[in-house]
Formats: sequence, C-alpha cells, structure tokens
Amino acid sequence: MKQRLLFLGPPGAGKGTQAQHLAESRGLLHLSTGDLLRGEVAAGTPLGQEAEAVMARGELVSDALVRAIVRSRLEQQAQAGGGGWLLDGFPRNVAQADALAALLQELGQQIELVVLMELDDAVLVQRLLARGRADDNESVIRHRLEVYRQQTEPLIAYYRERDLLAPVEAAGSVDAIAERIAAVIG
Ligand code: B4P
Repeated sequence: MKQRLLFLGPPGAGKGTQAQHLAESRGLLHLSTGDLLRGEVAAGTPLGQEAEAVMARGELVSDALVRAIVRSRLEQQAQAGGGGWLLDGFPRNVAQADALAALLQELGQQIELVVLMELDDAVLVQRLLARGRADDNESVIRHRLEVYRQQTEPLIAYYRERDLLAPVEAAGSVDAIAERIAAVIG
C-alpha cells in the first residue's frame, strides 16, 4: 500500500472528507493546511490573524507561512521515527510543490501517489453552499475556483510529468469515492 500521499482537487471536491477517513483507517498522519490554518485563526495566534482575512477572501495564504507549518509537522514526524502521511490541500501552487520536493529530499522521503479528485463546478458550489463555513458564500466560492484554476491546476501537469497522478471521480457517495481511492492506493 502507498503511504505517502497528496490529495489534490478543487475546493469542495471532498479532499478533507476522504483524507480524514483514509488517514484514520490506515494510520497515516493527516496534514490539512486548511484545518491547521483554521486552528490558528480560532486560537487567535499572530499567524491566524495574518491568515484570517486572506482565507475569508478565498485567496491563498502566503507560501512562506504554509511551508513553515508543513515543514514543522513533517520534521516532527521524521524525528519521531517516520511513518506514512497524507497531505490534504498542500501544495496549492508550483512554488509550494517545489518547496515540498526540496523538503522531502532533505528528509529522504518521496511522494508515492497524488490522488486528483475531479468534480464538476456545479456540484462543488452546491456542496460548499451546503457546508456553510465562513468562506463558503457564493462570491467567495467563485473566487476560490478561479484561484484553483490559475494557481493549483498547473500541479496536475506537474505531477503527471512525474508519473505520480491518479485521477479519481469525486461524484457519488462518500463510501463509493472512498472505494475508488482505496483501489488506486492499493
Ligand atoms: P481547505 O480547508 O483545503 O478546504 P476546501 O478545499 O474548501 O475543501 P475540501 O476539498 O477539503 O472539501 P471537504 O472535504 O471539506 O481550504 C480552505 C482555505 O484555506 C483556502 O481557500 C485557503 O485560503 C487556505 N489554504 C489551505 N491550504 C492552503 C495552502 N496550501 N496554501 C495557501 N492557502 C491555503 O468537502 C466540502 C463539503 O462537501 C463538506 O461539507 C462535505 O461534508 C461535503 N462532501 C464531501 N464529500 C461529499 C460527497 N461525496 N457527497 C456530498 N457531500 C460531500
């Protein structure tokens, strides 16, 4: 079974939903940059104060900030003896992907598979409106989709060229999608 995984896909594709489920069932470290940033916002830390307005606009938080969060978590895990991990929502642009590649080289680790969750825009918007988080109103959702197309979508070609990409249809029930993901991970 592959143990070092990225989940890639548009906002609302269900990355967080599937990542949590898979990490629990397979004992992987689940690293969601969105959840970690929301935790910082809730705790009112300086980092959270910096991230809050950016997230509310549906834009990407600075690469330096997100990279620092991921670095500290992966270093901690490596020092504690290593293990599998699942990165959910990171990287979100080519600069973050390059930074991750450099960090993993330092740690002597490699990405084993990038699961690309694919879903139509109409369903994405419906799911996010139903979720109703602070950044889930229609105009912010549209903007997050634009940011995804411009900044995150280039990662599809990036990981395809590295022969790591596994596209998965993200429509249907949570269980049906989990089965499709399990099939590509092995
Ligand atoms: P994230 O927290 O990553 O969230 P997301 O992309 O909006 O959602 P996800 O795809 O995880 O969907 P979910 O499972 O929740 O990002 C939020 C913000 O954080 C970004 O806009 C950005 O500002 C910032 N950020 C995060 N990472 C960053 C980075 N690396 N760099 C810079 N900024 C960063 O599912 C959505 C909804 O659908 C849920 O309500 C769920 O219950 C429902 N759902 C899931 N699967 C379903 C199914 N099969 N059927 C019906 N509903 C389903």
